[in-house]
Amino acid sequence: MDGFDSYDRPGESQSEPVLKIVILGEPGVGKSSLIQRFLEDRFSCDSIQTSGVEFHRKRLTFPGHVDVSLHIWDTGGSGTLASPMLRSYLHEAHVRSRVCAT
Ligand SMILES: Nc1nc2c(ncn2[C@@H]2O[C@H](COP(=O)(O)OP(=O)(O)O)[C@@H](O)[C@H]2O)c(=O)[nH]1
Ligand SMILES: [Mg+2]
Repeated sequence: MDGFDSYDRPGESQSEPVLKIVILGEPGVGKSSLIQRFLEDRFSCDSIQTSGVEFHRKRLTFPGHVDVSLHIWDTGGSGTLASPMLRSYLHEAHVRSRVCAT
């Protein structure tokens, strides 16, 4: 897959494409719950507020037996954006998604 990085981690193919995703939005809008639903297909009412940034990983297989490793960064409060680490990750992310409450 052009445009994706390959992932160099034990147990995963070095040629496996990596899709980097950062989830942004105000605290309490449901970012972590959305990610939990996607990763584990479950919802818990007693979720703990994210402090800083949490990293998740999920492997998906697309048609044609193409494995893609999703790297999902779940961000906490607005102060998180001041983190140099997140800023550099935001810069290289393939997807930046903002969650809003309606
Ligand atoms: N009723 C309802 N509550 C939700 C939903 N999504 C998240 N919540 C609740 O809203 C609160 C904040 O959710 P959380 O995922 O921690 O938000 P985050 O701070 O953006 O990560 C938690 O108490 C969740 O249980 C939803 O779709 N429906
Ligand atoms: Mg959260």
